Amino acid sequence: MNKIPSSEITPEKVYSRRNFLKKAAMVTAGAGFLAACQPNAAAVINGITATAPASDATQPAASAATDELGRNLTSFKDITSYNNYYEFSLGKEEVARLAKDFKTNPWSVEVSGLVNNPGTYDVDQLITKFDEEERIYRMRCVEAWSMVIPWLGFPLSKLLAEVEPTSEAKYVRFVTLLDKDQMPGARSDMFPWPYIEGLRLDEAMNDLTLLSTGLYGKQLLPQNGAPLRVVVPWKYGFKSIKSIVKIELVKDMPISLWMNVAPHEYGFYANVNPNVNHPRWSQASERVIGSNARVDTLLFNGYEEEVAHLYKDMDLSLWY
Ligand SMILES: Nc1nc2c(c(=O)[nH]1)N[C@H]1C(S)=C(S)[C@@H](COP(=O)(O)O)O[C@H]1N2
Ligand SMILES: [Mo]
Repeated sequence: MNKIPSSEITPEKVYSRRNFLKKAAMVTAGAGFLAACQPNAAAVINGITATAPASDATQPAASAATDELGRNLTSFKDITSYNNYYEFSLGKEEVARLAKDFKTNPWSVEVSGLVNNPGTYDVDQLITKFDEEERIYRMRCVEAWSMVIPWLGFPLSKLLAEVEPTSEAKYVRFVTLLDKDQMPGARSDMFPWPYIEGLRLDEAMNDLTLLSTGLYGKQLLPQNGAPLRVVVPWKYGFKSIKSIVKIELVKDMPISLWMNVAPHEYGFYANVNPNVNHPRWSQASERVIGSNARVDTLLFNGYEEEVAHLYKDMDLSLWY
């Protein structure tokens, strides 16, 4: 296994536009998280030989070379050039080019609905207000491929605490920007835009759930959902909605874009579960992007210890 030399593990701190004064806490916070999170390690990692990210000069460093299971981080190049972002294109390898000039500054997010303190926040304001941490998470796409990504961000729970959901609020509904001038894929009538996702309030409040503004110590690029996206690592990737403009606290379960398009294939919960196949393919294993390895898919994507309690009364044989 290739490791980034310890001399290189200081995350890049150069931000062109934002002032990440609070980032000193980042490495410490990231390490604390890793120590607290050691599920199912040995069984799954045998035989993984991901390519060495450190050999590429354009490859930034993260605070560790692997996740807590020993899986190598996916390279910056792969994370930023193999993307699902249907508002730009259905072609994963052309999203980056089509999104290159996407305007992400200024950008504000409306937080509204069943809350005591609704507000509209500028993204720069959020970054100054909440300490950013690095979180190394596995990302498992429902299409049965996966990456390991060193995100920068802060727990969504911090923003929710600020707006104070009322006792009526049971779910959180997220909405992506819809701008057909800038998003060529969104000009197609194939999907009922805008992209919408939702979480139960307790899922949204779980410490793993992030609002992310960066990865590998740099600001997010448009193809990864700049300037602000959700990351929910125990759920299939489509739940991690990009470029959000609205966060709404609601009483009823939101209908996501994917539930709307194909309710039998993509449900509300979408928790990673190797025992429940997609109607058209197996979910038992996954292709590791950047290597020739296939690894077993883990229940809740390996975050069982942190999230299984959220579903203790639910039938997990229902993948949705
Ligand atoms: N708005 C929006 N968010 C989205 C998508 C999308 O098409 N539009 N694709 C989802 C899917 S299917 C995946 S796997 C992840 C991919 O994130 P990444 O490109 O940053 O790896 O984004 C999710 N968020
Ligand atoms: Mo996905």
